[in-house]
Amino acid sequence: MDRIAEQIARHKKFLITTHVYPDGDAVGSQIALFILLKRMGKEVKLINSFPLPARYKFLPNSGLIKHNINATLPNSELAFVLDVGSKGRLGNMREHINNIKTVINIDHHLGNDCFGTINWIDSRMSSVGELIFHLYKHMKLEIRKPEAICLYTAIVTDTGSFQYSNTSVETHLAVSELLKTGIDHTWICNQIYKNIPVSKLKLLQLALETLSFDAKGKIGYMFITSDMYSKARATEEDSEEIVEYARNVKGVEVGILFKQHSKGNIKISFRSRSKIDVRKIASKFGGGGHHNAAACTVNGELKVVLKNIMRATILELESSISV
Ligand SMILES: [Mn+2]
Repeated sequence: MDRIAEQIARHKKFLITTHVYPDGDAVGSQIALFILLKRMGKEVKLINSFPLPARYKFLPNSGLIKHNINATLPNSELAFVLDVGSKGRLGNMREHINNIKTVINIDHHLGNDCFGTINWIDSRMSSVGELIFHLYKHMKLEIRKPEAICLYTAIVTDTGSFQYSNTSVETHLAVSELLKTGIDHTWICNQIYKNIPVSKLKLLQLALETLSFDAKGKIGYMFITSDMYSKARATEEDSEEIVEYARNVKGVEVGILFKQHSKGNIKISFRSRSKIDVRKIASKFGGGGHHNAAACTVNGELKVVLKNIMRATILELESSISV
């Protein structure tokens, strides 16, 4: 944090970016860091490779986040890259980042590539939001409502509303400080979770029809085909959390969702209960993530991909449960 504070003091023009398919931690941390830098009198651009998901439009300053199709790429001296485990997750911002002299990589993914000039990686942290909270404290900056809303969003989404094992005593202590600013956490959660578009529910309905089980009910899996997206008038964003329905079934240890994209590649999301490390499975296919939540993207025919993923998952199940 000392090195990061020193870099902030030394530069004037900043860029903050995050991963493809940005989530609550990605955009919440991005805006909280934006507010921090603005308070230090800096010039800051927020550019991602993907558009801001609609459910996060309530975040203060969210309108300032551009996605680079429309944005003129700035001449930044320093780029902050948040919540990105490997450079591939930067999408079409990757090349732009390669041209920036100083890159500060702030993340909490185990197995981060450490692609930055400075890498602040702490996998004990629930979220990048929790890291940015500590940066505010370290720099002795008062936390006010707008950044508290963003940090709360980052933490609540990345901990599955404080249910995942990444939620620690420190997480709750940080959140208690955020609540002291007077933010309305019920309102925030209503914005994130109780604003479901019909398209999302229709997509869930179609996906649930495909729910199947393997390994004596220990694996639950579902499919979303490109046809289903059009039938439900849904987008990729609408498929978030659907995988959890498969994992939450009684007796299921690993939930898997296969999403077919129009370009022919298949995105596979994994969720597990505490015993199984799904990051290990995803990383065999070039993906990554966390112990209980991971993903990878594979090219190929759905049938073949399904067979390979199942084989790897059963292997992981056998080695984790029988021991
Ligand atoms: Mn995160």
